[in-house]
Amino acid sequence: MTLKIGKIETLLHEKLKESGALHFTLVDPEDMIEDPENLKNVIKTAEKSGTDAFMVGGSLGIAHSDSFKVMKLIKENSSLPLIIFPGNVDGVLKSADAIFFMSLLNSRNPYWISGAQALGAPLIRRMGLEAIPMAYIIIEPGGSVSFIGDAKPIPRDKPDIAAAYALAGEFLGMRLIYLEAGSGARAPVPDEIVGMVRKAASVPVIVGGGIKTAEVAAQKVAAGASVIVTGTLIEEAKDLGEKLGALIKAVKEEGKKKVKNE
Ligand code: 1GP
Repeated sequence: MTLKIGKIETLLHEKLKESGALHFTLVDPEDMIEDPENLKNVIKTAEKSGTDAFMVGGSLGIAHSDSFKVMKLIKENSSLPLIIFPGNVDGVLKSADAIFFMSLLNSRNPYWISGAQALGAPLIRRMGLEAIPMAYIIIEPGGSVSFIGDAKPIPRDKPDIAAAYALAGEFLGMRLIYLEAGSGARAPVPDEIVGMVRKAASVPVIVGGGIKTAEVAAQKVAAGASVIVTGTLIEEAKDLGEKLGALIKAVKEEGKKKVKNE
């Protein structure tokens, strides 16, 4: 039996090889469903600005029907990959291209480590969704997802603990590591943590939470991030094209340096 890596994961690896770093736009249905016209513009602006994929999900106040509408709008207005970033089992929907099959490794509650996954797995199989195994690790402050996911957030000055969790994720067979500071976090994942995780693990490292500027995004890529995720930025829509454009450009420029040095 050979390991089957799906279309979207393969595409992301190819893009990563080519550009050194990627940017994903996270759409939280709770915050974006109220104004579909605005969401349409946001989707188009993000694609025009060079984002590489859309993620849909959130941890609180998400109705199944809202996620469905948001995904439909993304599919109608963009040709980029659409990946589910599930906050719970009800995040599993057929309309996406793939799902991050994530385990919150530093949760205290087995539900978020393997329980929700067992409930969701048969649905994913039945829907024919591509599952991309991912280690989800929450770093302080952690925000809502830390509280809801019953996490023991990793202290910001303990990169070695983050690296140990990341390595554990890789040894468990996960093909992505997501370092999460929490949506809207007052401070993003520290560079030292990104750097040490990068050194410990060989799979791509995704970094999200509290990243809003080109400088910070570039810094995270320089520290070792392969993918930068921004969500809150699109909700504060003023000058979005300019802000997102600059941030994605910075990610790509920093990524290019990596490609050159390899
Ligand atoms: C949240 O990491 C993502 O799960 C994105 O965070 O909303 O702060 O960009 P922001």
